[in-house]
Amino acid sequence: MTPALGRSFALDLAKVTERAAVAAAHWQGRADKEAVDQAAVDGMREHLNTIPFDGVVVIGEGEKDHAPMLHNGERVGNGQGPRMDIAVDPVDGTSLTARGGPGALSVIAVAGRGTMFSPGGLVYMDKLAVGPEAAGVIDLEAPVSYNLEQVASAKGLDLDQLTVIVLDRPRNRDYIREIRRAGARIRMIGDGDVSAAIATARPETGIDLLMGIGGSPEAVIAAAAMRCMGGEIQTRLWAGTDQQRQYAIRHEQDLNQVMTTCDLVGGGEAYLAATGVTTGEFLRGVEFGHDQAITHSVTMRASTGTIRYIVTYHNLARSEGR
Ligand code: VTB
Repeated sequence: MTPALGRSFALDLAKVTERAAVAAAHWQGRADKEAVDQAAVDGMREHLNTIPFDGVVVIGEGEKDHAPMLHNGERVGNGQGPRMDIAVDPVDGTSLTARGGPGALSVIAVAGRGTMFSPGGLVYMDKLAVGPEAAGVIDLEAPVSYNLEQVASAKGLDLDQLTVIVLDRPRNRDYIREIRRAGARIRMIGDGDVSAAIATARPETGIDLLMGIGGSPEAVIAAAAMRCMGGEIQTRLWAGTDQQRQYAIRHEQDLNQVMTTCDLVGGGEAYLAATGVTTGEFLRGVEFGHDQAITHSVTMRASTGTIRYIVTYHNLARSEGR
C-alpha cells in the first residue's frame, strides 16, 4: 500500500514556496528576469528534496520561457513516501517581478502519480475559470456573453458588477471586445494568471471570472487550486502558429477538445501552496525589515477543502541556510 502523505504536507509545501518567494523578492524591480527565476528555482529545489515524498515534475517552468527549470521528469522529494505528480512555478510572473509589477507568486501543486495533464510543447491554453458559486454553469464553447450572464445570475450580480480578469495580450483582443460589448468590467493584468485564476474563487478579491489565452502550465496549476476550492476551470489547447499546429498533429493533441478541471488534475488527493512575491489580487508580496522577511501564503488540500492563509515572520539572521 502507498503510504499516505502527512496532514502537514501542505505546510511543508508552503515552506518551499516561502523560500522561493523570499529569494526571488530580492530581485524585485531590478530588471533581471533570469536572476528572479534562478533565485526562486534554487530556493525551491533545495528545500523540496527534504520533504518525504517521491515526486516527479510533470509541470516544470521553462518550456516557454527557457527558464532554469525544475525540468519535466525530474525527481523531487526525498524519494521516500507516496508517488506523486508535481507542478511547480517557482515564480509565476518573473517578468512582473523583474519590472516591479503586481501579482507574482511562487506556487507548487501536488497530486497522485499519473493524474496531472502534461501539455508538452503546447504552451498555451484558452481558459475560463470561475469560483464555487458559478461552477457547473459555464461552457468554454459558448459565446462570451452567455458565460458572463450565467456567472452573473449564479452570483446574483448585474453584468456591470461582474469583473473579468484578462491577460493583456493581442491574442485576447476578441475576448476583450466581447466582454466590453456585454457590459461587464475588466481587470487587465500583464502576467500572472495563476493568481488570477485562484482569485476567481476567493470572495475577498471581487474577481468573478478569468477569460482568455494564457500558459498551459499555469492552467494545470490553477486546476489543482480549483479542485481544492471547489471552483471550475475549462481549457482548450491553443496553437497560435503553424509550428504549434504541426506539433499538435504529431503528438495527436486535439485542439478542439474542452478539458475540465479533473482532466487537468484528476480525482483523488491534491495539494497546493503559494506565496506572494509581489502584492497581487489575493496575496501580499514579500516585505523586508532588518534581518526579517514577512511572507503571505495560502495552502489548500482537495480532500478536506481546507484553505489556510499563513503569515510568516522569517528571522533572516537565524534561519539563513537552514
Ligand atoms: C501567462 C501568465 C504567466 O505566461 O500564462 C503567460 O500568467 C502566457 O504566455 O505569468 P505569454 O507571456 O507568452 O503571453 C506567463 O507570463 C509566464 O510565462
